[in-house]
Amino acid sequence: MKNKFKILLTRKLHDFVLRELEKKYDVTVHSGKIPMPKKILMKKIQDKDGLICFPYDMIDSDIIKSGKKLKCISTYSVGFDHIDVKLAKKRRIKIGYTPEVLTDATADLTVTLILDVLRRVSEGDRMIREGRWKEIFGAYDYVGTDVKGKTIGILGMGRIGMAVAKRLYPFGVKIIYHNRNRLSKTREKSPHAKLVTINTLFKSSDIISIHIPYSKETHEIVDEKLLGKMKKSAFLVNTSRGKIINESNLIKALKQRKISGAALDVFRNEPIGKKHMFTKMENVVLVPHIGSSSKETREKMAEITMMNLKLGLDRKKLLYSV
Ligand code: 8YV
Repeated sequence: MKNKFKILLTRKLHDFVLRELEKKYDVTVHSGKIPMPKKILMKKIQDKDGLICFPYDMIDSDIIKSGKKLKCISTYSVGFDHIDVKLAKKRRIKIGYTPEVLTDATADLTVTLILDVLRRVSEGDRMIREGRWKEIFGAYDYVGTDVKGKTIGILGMGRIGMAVAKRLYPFGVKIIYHNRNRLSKTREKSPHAKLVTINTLFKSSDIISIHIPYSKETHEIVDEKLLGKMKKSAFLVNTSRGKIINESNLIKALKQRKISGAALDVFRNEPIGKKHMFTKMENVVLVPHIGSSSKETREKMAEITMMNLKLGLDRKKLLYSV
């Protein structure tokens, strides 16, 4: 009988996926420290044909070179900035990822964060839980900001950026965007989006939402210079990748009240602890990288991750291939 392919999961995925994979493959699931320590990963990958990984697993050249038998890497994420794609491709290793299925969940969370930071929802929740709500607020106390009438700046008008724009347009906002390429007129039309330069985006927006992928080119692209162009009354929202923003520059801008607030799902180094500077700021909403984290979306992601791996090992076209 033909030997079974050996596969490695750097962390447990849904049971239905594991059961399915175990029918066909010799499956190893890492159960120790997360992320899987590099040395262990380098060792375990040596005899594996397939790998299922997560965005915090650095699948760099050392890992890929150690995986002498690797045929397919399937990541449980839309982002693939953690994989050395160039080297993997050179070695004819297929790479699968999970776009589309998480667009709505991530766009929903982005809108939630925008409304939260503008209307100070989390701040109010903290206030009540900590017993700091001492008297009924007057006309000028604890006021937030309306979404209606504001200019929304979308940095990166891909699937998620567009889904955010479409959700926000009915609030009565103006949408501007910056993207590598201009969208077709038909695509621009439905959220009435207008292409602008990145400088104009930062200068003119009341709310900036980041939806570009992370790469060498986008590393800390949102820096002191761009932050410095923002209105004092503006807010910054990020559900993409933490390293797109220069975090210390953002902390400085928030501290000095150069911008009004931020809502963040992603950070430079995750997870962040309670001592992080962001936790000291009332005008910052923080969530723990949960853009795609709804039951329905995560199950779909798991299914696609499994299908991509199976197809890759069968040398067939993946559902979603990098
Ligand atoms: C992760 C994400 O997939 O898809 C991405 O790129 O960042 C998230 O949706 C999620 O954190 C699971 O690891």
